[in-house]
Amino acid sequence: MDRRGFSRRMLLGSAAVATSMSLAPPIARAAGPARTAPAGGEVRHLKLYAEKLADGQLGYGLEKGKASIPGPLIELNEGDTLHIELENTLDVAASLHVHGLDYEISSDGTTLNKSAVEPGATRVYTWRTHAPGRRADGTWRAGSAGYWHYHDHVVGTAHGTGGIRKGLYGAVIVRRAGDILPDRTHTIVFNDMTINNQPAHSGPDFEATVGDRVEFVSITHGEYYHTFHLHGHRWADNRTGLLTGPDDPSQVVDNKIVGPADSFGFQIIAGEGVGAGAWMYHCHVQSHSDMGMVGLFLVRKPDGTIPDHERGHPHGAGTGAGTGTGTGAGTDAADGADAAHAH
Ligand SMILES: [Cu+2]
Repeated sequence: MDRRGFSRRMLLGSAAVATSMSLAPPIARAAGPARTAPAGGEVRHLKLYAEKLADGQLGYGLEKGKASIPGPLIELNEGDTLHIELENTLDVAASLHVHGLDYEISSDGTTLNKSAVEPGATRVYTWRTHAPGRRADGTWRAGSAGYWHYHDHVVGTAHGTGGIRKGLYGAVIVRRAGDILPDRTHTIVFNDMTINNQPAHSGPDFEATVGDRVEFVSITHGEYYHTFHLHGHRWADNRTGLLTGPDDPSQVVDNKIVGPADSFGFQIIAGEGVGAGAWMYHCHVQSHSDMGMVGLFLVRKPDGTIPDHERGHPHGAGTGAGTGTGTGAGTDAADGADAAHAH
């Protein structure tokens, strides 16, 4: 795609055309039409490992020794079935429990339903998805498409409280045929007072170049409510985060209240109408942002520079606030986990 041409046009446009730019639907990229999701219906296979990380936290990974927090992003299309095998390398039982998808009780991932994985053992969970359609009684059945998530439901308590707290969670995206595909996806998890279990005031930061179509998945876990806020960019408060046209009544927002186990997602064009910069994202509960629930969306110019940004910017630390419940050193999850390549 000719991303560079688009970026140049945006930068030259500056404030004078900002209004008309913002009226253009996201698909109006100079590079041509956006890529879209195909119809589903495939049977996919994936293996995950539950592991202890060097700092004592826990993570899911696609290979032994490669666990991350959050775990791998899992992407499916409506109609797909995923057989996902979990190998538990921990010294305690663990599991996979998914939100939003279809699964039989044997794939519940709970001790109640005897679907945990003992230490050293493996288990295959089956997640199914479906397209929307009409039931026999004439009522409408929603499809599976959405921004969902998976997590442990066994470690620590029968609700997985210890596993989630230590990092056993990840994002699941189910796309509908025709959904616009992003250039890349980042997962941001507000977990207690951390972001992706990283220490306070230390990100994670995400990078893009002006004009990139970037998708964010926001998930919340733990004990608190939060508000997710991104500077300089907005999204539609609906299934995809994108408006379907000029008459789409969805509210456009740049801030959203979230509570434990909530998830949503959206796509933005990096720097659209506003240009490059170190754009903050943070929890907007003031004491939470002061305690370090903040990271940076680093949007570069095509030449790779970021205006007015010094390397190692301290994310606004130094207000004298505490560090919350920040847990140990982070993993290299700053760029999100690798996407899962189911086959
Ligand atoms: Cu918060």
